[in-house]
Amino acid sequence: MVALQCQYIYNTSKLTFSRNLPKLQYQSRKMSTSDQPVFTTLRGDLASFHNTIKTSKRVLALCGAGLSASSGLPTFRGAGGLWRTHDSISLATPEAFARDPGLVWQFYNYRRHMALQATPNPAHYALAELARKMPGFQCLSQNVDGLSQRADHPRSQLQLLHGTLFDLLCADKRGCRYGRVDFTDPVCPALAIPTSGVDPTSTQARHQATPTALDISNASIPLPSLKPSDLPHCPQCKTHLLRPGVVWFGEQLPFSVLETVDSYLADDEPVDLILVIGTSAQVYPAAGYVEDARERGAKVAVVNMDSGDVPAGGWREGDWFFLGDAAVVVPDLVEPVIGRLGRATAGEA
Ligand code: BV8
Repeated sequence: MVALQCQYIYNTSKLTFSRNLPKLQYQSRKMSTSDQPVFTTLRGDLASFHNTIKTSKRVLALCGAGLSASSGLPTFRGAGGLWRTHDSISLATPEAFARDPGLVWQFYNYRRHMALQATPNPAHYALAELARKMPGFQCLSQNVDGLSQRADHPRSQLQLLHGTLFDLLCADKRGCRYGRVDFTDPVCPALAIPTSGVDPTSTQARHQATPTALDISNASIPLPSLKPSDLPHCPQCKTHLLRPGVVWFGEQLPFSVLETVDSYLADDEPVDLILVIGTSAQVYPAAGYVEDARERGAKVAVVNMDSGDVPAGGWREGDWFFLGDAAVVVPDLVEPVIGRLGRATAGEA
């Protein structure tokens, strides 16, 4: 049985990120890390956390879909877990692409479209500012949505563990090795997302800037089945299809990223702190970095909307747990280092 002293949960839909909200109450709580009634006191008080981050030099952040949730992008756990009738994770595999590249491309073109419609939230900006203020900070992101990059997060301190939706690579990664950065939406005409089909001569159409794209994650919206000839091909080898520059399950993470993280962890200097932000920490090797950081002396602070999402390896005495929306909590957590976010990046009009 887990004794939880409930904290404020901010429901982003109501939240206007306006700063005149009462300061979030940060309290400690007792949590058990397993079904044994062993209580570990999890700190939730901002003061003790601020004391630590103020004196920290080497800090890691492991980020997941929850970081971008309040930018309107579905998480894998949440609505994003199922795309039409398909389990998203099953579509994120080389096997699925080999079996039905049209379907996989409709999935990724849709996620590119959604990500391009979204905007970074205060947590993305706060982490970018932390990188500028703390040379020893590295953000390890599992997100492929490009929002940290659009928040101008310094690239040398942003490790895209699972790639990005906005790189297009030749599917023959070892042979042809072609790749380009690409923000076109749709990626090719055949992948255009069907729109509301409002009669262009109607008054409604006259008031509608651009016809709204239909939510094709909903299986009731018919989608054409596409032939490989409809899909983007590699302009270099002119043989293979292009694929999104993301890491699929069963594929190795980008070598340069693994190298950077491993050498950061191998440094003689200890790691002072790891922030675990909006991730269910179920996917490896990303989830393993929490324990790796602990082994190098790091204190652990978790920001999550769900107190059930225990970091891999479980809780330890002295860990922090901040229950709330990353877009609200993260700027508060790093304030001693970055100050208050400017109005523009704090999501305030
Ligand atoms: C590999 C890109 C080997 C594509 C992704 C060890 C043990 C067990 C399994 C394995 C293991 N090692 C490897 C494996 C296999 C596999 C794996 O981990 N499987 C899992 C399912 C058990 N790993 C791999 O296949 C990796 N490759 O191991 O290669 C190899 C070695 C040599 C040579 C060849 C191969 C590759 C894994 C990468 C897969 N690609 N993404 C795409 O996006 O389409 S993973 C993808 O899913 C994401 O990137 C992310 O990593 C994961 C989703 O997790 P989260 O981001 O955490 O999202 P989730 O929805 O689950 O959770 C959201 C959280 O946010 C929740 O906690 C929620 O409460 C919270 N939240 C919600 N709203 C908010 C919030 N928090 C704060 N504020 C809010 N507003």
